[in-house]
Amino acid sequence: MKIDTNINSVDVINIKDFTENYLKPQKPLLIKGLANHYPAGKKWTVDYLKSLCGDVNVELFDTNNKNASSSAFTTPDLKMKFSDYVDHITKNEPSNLRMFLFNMFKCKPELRKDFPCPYMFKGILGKIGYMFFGSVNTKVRIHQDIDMSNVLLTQFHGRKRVVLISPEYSDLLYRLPFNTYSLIDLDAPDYDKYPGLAYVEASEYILEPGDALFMPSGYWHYITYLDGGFAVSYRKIAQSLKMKLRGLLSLSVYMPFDKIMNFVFGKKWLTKKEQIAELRAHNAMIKKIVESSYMNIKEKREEKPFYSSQLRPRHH
Ligand SMILES: O=C(O)CCC(=O)C(=O)O
Repeated sequence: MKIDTNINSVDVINIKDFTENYLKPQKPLLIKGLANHYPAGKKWTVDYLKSLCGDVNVELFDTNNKNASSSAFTTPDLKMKFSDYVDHITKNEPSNLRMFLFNMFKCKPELRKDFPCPYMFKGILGKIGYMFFGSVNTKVRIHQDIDMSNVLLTQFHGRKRVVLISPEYSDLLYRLPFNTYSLIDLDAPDYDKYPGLAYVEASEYILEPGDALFMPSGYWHYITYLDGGFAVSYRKIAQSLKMKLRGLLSLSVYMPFDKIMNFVFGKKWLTKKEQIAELRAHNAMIKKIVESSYMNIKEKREEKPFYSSQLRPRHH
């Protein structure tokens, strides 16, 4: 797998440039220091959030319980006071506890004024800002967002490494059917078990506090928390009809169906999905091999004409 660190990054961007050059063509973009243009950039320290929401009981997910499973994180594992949780993850010690899709604006509506949906992402989903918290070394397994929206992930505290992969590689990533997850481990890719990974092209982004990352719809993301910290994500409905439909079907048909099948058949269902994922990856690999041999032949033909000029047949 190739990981490109030569990524698109800007300090400022206007709506027109963002829409024409990144949103419409669905290209990821790192916007450095975006949060610093909003009051939250300075105000949202850990202590400030604790002073507002400290007593709220928040739902937490234990990544050790969920990593090996093929289903979505839908049921929390425990509850804790927000202030205790934030103290826990900012100690600079690894922890399995993540706070996931937390709608802090619902809990404290006044926070919205500090960081309203950024200008380039306005739309009907602009009222929903989700927060993500985790400790140093937390790994967010590779996934696509189930609704297939565009995402703007803005980091407020700590640093984060994000690996992005275009949805065109879904089959080569062994995407599990009826699901938006893959079982591969990007930190230790097993090329013997998953040979399709050799054809995947990824890009790597390091988010510092204040930076925002535009993740186009359906982009796979694998996240490693380099420090304990938190981020806010805003969403924008997918551009293409195909992605809109896929998001709708995933939410309303695939996910509920997958849950029922998991419940009824357990491990057997997972094995079946893995077999289908392997078959799809195999077909995608063959397609890649055929495409690259065709390109090689084409390049060779263009480099060396079949006849040198002296030997070219004469026309009588
Ligand atoms: O930053 C995180 O912890 C996860 C973010 C994420 O997966 C998302 O915004 O879809």
